[in-house]
Amino acid sequence: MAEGHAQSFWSRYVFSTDHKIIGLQYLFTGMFMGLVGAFLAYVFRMQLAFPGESVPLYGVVTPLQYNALVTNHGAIMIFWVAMPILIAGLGNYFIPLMIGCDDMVFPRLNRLSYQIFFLSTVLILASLFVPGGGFGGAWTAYPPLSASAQYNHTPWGAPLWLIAVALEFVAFLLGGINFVTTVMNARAPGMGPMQIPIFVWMVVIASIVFMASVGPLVAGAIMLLFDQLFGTHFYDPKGGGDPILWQHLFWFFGHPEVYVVLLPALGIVAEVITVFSRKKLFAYKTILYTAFATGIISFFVWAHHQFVAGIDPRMAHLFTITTLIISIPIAEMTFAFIATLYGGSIEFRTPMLWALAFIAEFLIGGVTGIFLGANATDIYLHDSYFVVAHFHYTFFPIAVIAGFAALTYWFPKMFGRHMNETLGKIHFWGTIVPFNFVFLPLFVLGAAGEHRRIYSYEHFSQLFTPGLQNLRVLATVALVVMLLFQFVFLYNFIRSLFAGEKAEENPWKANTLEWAAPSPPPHGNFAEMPIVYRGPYEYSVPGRPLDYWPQHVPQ
Ligand SMILES: [Cu+2]
Repeated sequence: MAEGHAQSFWSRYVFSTDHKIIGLQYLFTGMFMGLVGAFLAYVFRMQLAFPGESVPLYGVVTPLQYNALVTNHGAIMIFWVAMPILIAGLGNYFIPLMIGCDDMVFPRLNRLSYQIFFLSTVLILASLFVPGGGFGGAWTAYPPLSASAQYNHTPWGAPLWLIAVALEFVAFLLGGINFVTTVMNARAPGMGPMQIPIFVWMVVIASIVFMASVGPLVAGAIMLLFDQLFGTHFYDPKGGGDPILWQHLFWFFGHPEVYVVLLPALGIVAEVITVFSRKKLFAYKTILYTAFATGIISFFVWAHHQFVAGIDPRMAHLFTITTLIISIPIAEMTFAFIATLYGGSIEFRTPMLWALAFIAEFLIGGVTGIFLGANATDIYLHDSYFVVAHFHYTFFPIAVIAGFAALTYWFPKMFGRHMNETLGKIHFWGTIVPFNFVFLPLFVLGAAGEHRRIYSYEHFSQLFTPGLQNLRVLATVALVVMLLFQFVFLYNFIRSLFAGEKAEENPWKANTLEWAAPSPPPHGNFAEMPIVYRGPYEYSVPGRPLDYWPQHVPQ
């Protein structure tokens, strides 16, 4: 509960065990790393559009640097942006508030989790500047390329990168234990399993999937580190090892990882569209069960990444079928969101625009995934820019669109002030429109046969026709435009922190518990602990009427 004793800056903001401070630490680290990841993308997109020319703010890109740029862009965006923002940042900040308790059940474990994550962030950034340059073996780190400095040319970069990724996993493992235990044990009186807000459920399911999938990869990463540093041959065929073993270990984690970040993103979208359409979430229980189903099925699809790696064709058929099956629950959730919108009184505020854009853009990612999950078509499209376009249509909605939906939706709660709505909308359109111009051309380039991870197409006459090169330039120019619009967001964000219009407790008239706490919530969150009764989301804070449940909202 609220404490009044004086705290120094260090104990309050750096070594705090308050879930909100730790959440903000994750959030701001994730946003900073987002800028780093975006800068890397800018550099290699410039190289693809104008090969060999000096890139402003960077210089000439060498082939080895190109590999390092692409590798670290991927790793940073997934492990240091999507995960810390969607799960660790928002999860930490909002789980205790949304289930009506005063903190995580393991506050010091929580602090340790962020400290390990911070160390991993320092290491991955340092790995870019060591002699030999950053690791360039792709974010999937396939051996034998990744296993020996002889091939990957980065005697320091590769092991540092691997240690950073492994530490990052440890940090999220600790976070996951905390989230699941807190939600199991610390809910407000009356909040049964079916009264837990859907975002909280999604983070819990994602944490379980993460914890169950990451073990084999950490073990595999340690074996890879041994190959790199101590001359073992777990993955090196020359010494009797098997490079395919790494692919299995990697994707056994790597595919569930997609759902680890997708589920919280869907949770954010669900919270936002219910509030801004003034409707109850359609089919709450069905969404919950399908989210569990998704989590389970996600463990049986991994080999769809290995159709061209020489796996048994019967196994390829099996993994095609499971991959097609997993699209069913995701489609079902999308329909439930559309049904939630149906008949609602929809308000197009900035968070709602982001949530609706998520549904539209993610749909393109989902549908194009079918061609890659089916082994017959994947054999042609594998490792082409079609894949790059496809996963950016899934990951960009997850990490960026849902991220902005969450930041704009919860900003008044976190900081007690409103962001500027006009700037928010300018930023929205300035992001969504160029986004499609960055990635739609890549579907065409991929179908034309353009392979990924190639530093320049100048020497491939069929891939360097004016038509295809113009598409590369279009994608790059659109990316630069999109990145420039991010400064509108940064300006709006920072300005609103200090000068935004003051926000009351529940400015959106939402009906989840975090809106019953003051904005921003004090240490200890609630002056009087809330009680939940009847139906999902419905809550009561002693002495306060139930104003905000849809049937109570004046029409
Ligand atoms: Cu996959």
